[in-house]
Amino acid sequence: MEIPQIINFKHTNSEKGLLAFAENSIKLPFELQRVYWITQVSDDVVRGGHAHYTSMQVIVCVRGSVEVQLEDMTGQRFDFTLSDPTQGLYIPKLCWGAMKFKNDALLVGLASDLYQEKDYIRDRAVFDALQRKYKHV
Ligand code: T46
Repeated sequence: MEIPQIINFKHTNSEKGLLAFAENSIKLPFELQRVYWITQVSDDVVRGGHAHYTSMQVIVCVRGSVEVQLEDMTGQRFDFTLSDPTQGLYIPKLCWGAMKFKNDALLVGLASDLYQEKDYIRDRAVFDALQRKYKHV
């Protein structure tokens, strides 16, 4: 089972500003199929609250900061604070995630799949049952 981890993107930084980039299959651990972005999230909102059956993501906080809590199939928990636009967080499939946006954060998500609602596990009881199954295999 893969674990969530930080990816460092190539970047240039000068008096003209910062430019960072990710190339398909080079820094990304999958072939990119979809890009989404999320902003205008109030500080008191928790996004996420789901896992994906097959979709893998790399999320990048390009402004502000995002606190991310993840839990994998083994029950292991991971905490990250993303605030560096040269870094992405790789989220493997079957990880339950919760995200809090701070300081007018802007998050860009890079995903391995096209959007499909049926790829979501939104019911925590379903995720718990999958964890139990995983732990007993
Ligand atoms: C993750 C965090 C950071 C679409 O129609 N297309 C899309 O590409 C996406 C991502 C979402 N949607 C629809 C589906 C829902 O009706 O937008 C609504 C909210 O989506 P979701 O529940 O996925 O939003 P978040 O912020 O809870 O989660 C997303 C990613 O799914 C998730 O993998 O890491 O952003």
